[in-house]
Amino acid sequence: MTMTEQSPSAVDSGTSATEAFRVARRESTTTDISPQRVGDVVGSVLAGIHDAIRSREVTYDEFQAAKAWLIEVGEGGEWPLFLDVFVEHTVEEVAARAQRGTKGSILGPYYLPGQVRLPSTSKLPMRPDEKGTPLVFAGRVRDVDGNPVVGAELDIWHADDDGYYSGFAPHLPDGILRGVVEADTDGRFEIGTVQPAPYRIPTDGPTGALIEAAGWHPWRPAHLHLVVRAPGFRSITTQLYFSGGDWLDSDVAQATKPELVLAPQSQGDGTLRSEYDFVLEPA
Ligand code: MBD
Ligand code: FE
Repeated sequence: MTMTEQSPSAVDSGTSATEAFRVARRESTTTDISPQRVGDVVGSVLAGIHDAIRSREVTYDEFQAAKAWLIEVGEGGEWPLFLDVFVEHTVEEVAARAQRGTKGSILGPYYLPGQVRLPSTSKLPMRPDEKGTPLVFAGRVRDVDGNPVVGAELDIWHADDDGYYSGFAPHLPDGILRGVVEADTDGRFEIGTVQPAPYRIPTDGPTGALIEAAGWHPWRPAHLHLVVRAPGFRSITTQLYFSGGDWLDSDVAQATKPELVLAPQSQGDGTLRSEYDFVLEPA
């Protein structure tokens, strides 16, 4: 791929994602992990690596290639990208064992807190000439008994019609296709945006190089990201996909679930509308 304004480099998005992660981590409350737990988990991870080396008869040349690649992942700021694409789905799967309500999915590397707050019926911030099929995403937030949740908000972000995220692609204005929508007192919301494109992992960085070297593909199906939260309820981090879309059955990040696929209806005027209800469980 040639470098143009429309194709931000891997190092731009990687550096921004690493910085966004550091800020979020600084502002989060974390608990100490005991030496016992660190030893158990890291011991298992290393044992898995040792097994792979033995069973695949990994050579010195391959070991040194891996070391060079790991160094590049750090230098390119791609640890958030690599870990969220190849590891987070299993962390989410384990977390989901203890969760009811709407299914979750991975957060990914491109969440940004503190976006513009919007009333229940709103358009997300976008460029005046924003490309892509207009999409209205509407629904309700309810509790596990079906009652409307009061004070719910939908923190939503997604890629544009070229598959790029604001805040991580220098050619995009900050804050577009992101917002925190406040549902009304019946838990209803109606969000105007554009249909996102599938996301392709940057091919010019180390994660893309690995995918290419392994003969895999670098695509995620088109998706909306959401964190749905309300006072007294457990927040849900999830993603919604689009039926019939490319890569739905082969997401490189393995983060799709059948319950999370929208079937938007054509409105006859070139726009799409999709409804989805969220179910929150008590905190
Ligand atoms: C994405 O847009 C994404 O959602 C994830 C999980 C990883 C990389 C890019
Ligand atoms: Fe994404």
